[in-house]
Amino acid sequence: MKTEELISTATALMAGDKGLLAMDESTGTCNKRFAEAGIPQTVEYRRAYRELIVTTPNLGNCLSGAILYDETIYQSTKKGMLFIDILKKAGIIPGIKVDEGAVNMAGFPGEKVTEGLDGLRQRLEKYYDLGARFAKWRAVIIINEDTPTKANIEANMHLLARYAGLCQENGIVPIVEPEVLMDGDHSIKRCQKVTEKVLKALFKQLEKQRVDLRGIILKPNMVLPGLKNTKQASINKVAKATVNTLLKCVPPIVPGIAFLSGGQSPELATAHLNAMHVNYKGKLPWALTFSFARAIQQPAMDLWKGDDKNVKAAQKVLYKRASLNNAARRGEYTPDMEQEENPKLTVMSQKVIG
Ligand code: 5MM
Repeated sequence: MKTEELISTATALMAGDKGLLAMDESTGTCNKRFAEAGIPQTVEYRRAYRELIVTTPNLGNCLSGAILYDETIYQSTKKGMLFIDILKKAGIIPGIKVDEGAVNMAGFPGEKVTEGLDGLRQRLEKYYDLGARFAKWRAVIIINEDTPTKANIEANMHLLARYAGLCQENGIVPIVEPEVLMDGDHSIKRCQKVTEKVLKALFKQLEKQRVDLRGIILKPNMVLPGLKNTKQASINKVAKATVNTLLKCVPPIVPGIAFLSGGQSPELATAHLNAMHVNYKGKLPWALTFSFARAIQQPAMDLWKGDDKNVKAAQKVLYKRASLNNAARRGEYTPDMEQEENPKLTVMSQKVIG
């Protein structure tokens, strides 16, 4: 195993106050988001949108890594420069989503299991040659009256661990993403219990499959009440429930945790990350950052609307959202920064923030 390479990539991904941008929406998900924003759903619009993202000036100040999708990793700008090369030039490590989506789990109505292990070794070799140095696989856990079942959690965590082992064999850092969905009206307590069960099962499987925990990144959900629950939790309560759950389940040897946003508004996702840093300063054994998709991209996509004349404005908004998350990682975010045209950005430190 290429241990040193894995540790060095994981450390670089967690450096300073930076974080990750998930821009790995599969064609179906990207088209769904485009349809909601009134953007035509074609290959060319998807390419143009990804060009807007990767050519955002100074994005490398905010991001350590960006997660691409198979379609995107082969695409180029209109002028013919590969997106993956633009990212590398900006100092952003390219990553790739390698799961093939969540499908219904046989025998377990209402639950999903993620596919994608077949041929994964060969795909990883190819992605490594293209320049990807980390990968992502997402498992979906659904809270309902009778779910998640033990069998569903076990199946998904086993797959995540098998994927992680294959990535490490190929010098690629696996992002392991067990997402407990926000859909439903469950309480924050229920989310906490389920997340705890899932994370404990995950680390058990990672150990069984001999995955080196020094060379992985965990991408979990924050602990939140369901979107339909009328009793939403305060920012401090979410920070507390999330950090306590992670402290219980995630071994300190894991270098970093990068949250998904999961359907939270961009402002709330940033505020939650900030509260974790403010309230638990010096008490976190791993680096804690963001790996948001919607919570970084959505305002920019809404502004772009598929129109060339909006590209610059959309890039400005994208940059601002990413830099506000850097501020949150430093514990320096305040809601009034949302109104500022150019929120003050302090100098990036290369130190890993604990
Ligand atoms: C949970 O989704 C991941 C994080 O995105 P959010 O911050 O918006 O929650 C994200 O990386 C997701 O896995 C990708 O968008 C790909 O999703 P699909 O469903 O297309 O595989």
